[in-house]
Amino acid sequence: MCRLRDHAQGFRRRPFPDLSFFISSFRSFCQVLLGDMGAGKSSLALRFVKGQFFDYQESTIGAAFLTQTLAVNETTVKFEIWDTAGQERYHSLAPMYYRGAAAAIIVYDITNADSFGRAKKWVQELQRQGNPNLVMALAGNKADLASKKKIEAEEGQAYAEENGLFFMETSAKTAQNVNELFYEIARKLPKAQPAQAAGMTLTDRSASRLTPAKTTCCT
Ligand SMILES: Nc1nc2c(ncn2[C@@H]2O[C@H](COP(=O)(O)OP(=O)(O)OP(=O)(O)O)[C@@H](O)[C@H]2O)c(=O)[nH]1
Ligand SMILES: [Mg+2]
Repeated sequence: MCRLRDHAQGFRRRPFPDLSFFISSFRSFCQVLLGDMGAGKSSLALRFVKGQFFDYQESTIGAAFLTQTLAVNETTVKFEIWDTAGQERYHSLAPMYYRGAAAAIIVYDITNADSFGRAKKWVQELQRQGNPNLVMALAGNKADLASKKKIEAEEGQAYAEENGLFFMETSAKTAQNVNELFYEIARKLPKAQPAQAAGMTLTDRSASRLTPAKTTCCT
């Protein structure tokens, strides 16, 4: 599903007249969302890609695929996102999605201590079996439900620091920190996975930072 690769492509020589002002590199990365069922993986993906949120989001069957593009400094980063199913019966499918992924967001629900425990198990599994350059983020989701909070941000932060992840509390419902989470991954990705074959492509600088992209398969 995810293959390690770089999709830099296009104009390898600077065209004439000099359009370098409009030229930046283009990178495409496979990313996976993992976490307990109901933690809010699909809701985060949907918020990021389509700006939508549903109070009654259906539980994911197997996995869902979405794409989104971000402009980060001189680089256009296309995320190919695998939103996996948190139900235990789908656990054995997960390696198909995280193997070869460049980034992983491990999501837990701040109102559910079990989901935090489950997130830790995912981190351990990725440390053992994931891509060694994997950029990992820990998202404490449902931050809007502060009155029902079971896991304090300090606990999530401390665990993330101990394990080399970066941490954010998010809310797919209010959009708190959702774009920030993906943007931070995009910023870290080119450093963690330097381009093997640098290429160039034209991008539209007038486009907004979050450009809706069509859904395609990244296999
Ligand atoms: N209040 C609140 N509810 C949320 C938030 N994110 C998700 N939800 C709700 O939590 C429920 C589960 O969300 P999903 O996005 O389906 O969770 P999931 O992790 O994709 O679950 P699986 O697909 O079963 O693994 C849904 O009813 C969402 O509306 C959030 O940030 N705040
Ligand atoms: Mg889901």
